[in-house]
Amino acid sequence: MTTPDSDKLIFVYGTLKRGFCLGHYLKGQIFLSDALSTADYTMYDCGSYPGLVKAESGGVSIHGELWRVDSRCLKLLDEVEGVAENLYQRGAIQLIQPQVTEPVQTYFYQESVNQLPVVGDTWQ
Ligand code: PCA
Repeated sequence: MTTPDSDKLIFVYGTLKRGFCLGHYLKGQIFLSDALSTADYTMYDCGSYPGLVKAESGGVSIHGELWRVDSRCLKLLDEVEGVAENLYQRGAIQLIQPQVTEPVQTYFYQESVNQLPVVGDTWQ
């Protein structure tokens, strides 16, 4: 089966994961596998959700999930994640697992992380 060009691979690491409060927004999309980023990121605790940023130093590998989503879902996810309000921006992330040749995107946190606790490698 071929997939439309507009489909995208998305790495989710927080409330969009299966079983978490926004996980239902991925209903009907394709769960590919659990996934692990390269050790280049820091995840902060923003309260009831996490925020991922590219680390200046001391980055870790983040555990999340890899999904293939269609363009309609992606648009919805951008709304849910506050992209227009600049809470998150969608950008490329590097994975260790699984090894994929297509680009993978994730939601990077855009607000100040000063004072926010670091989560570690897994949001749970
Ligand atoms: N939702 C998105 C970004 C952070 C969050 O809580 C996710 O799960 O990847």
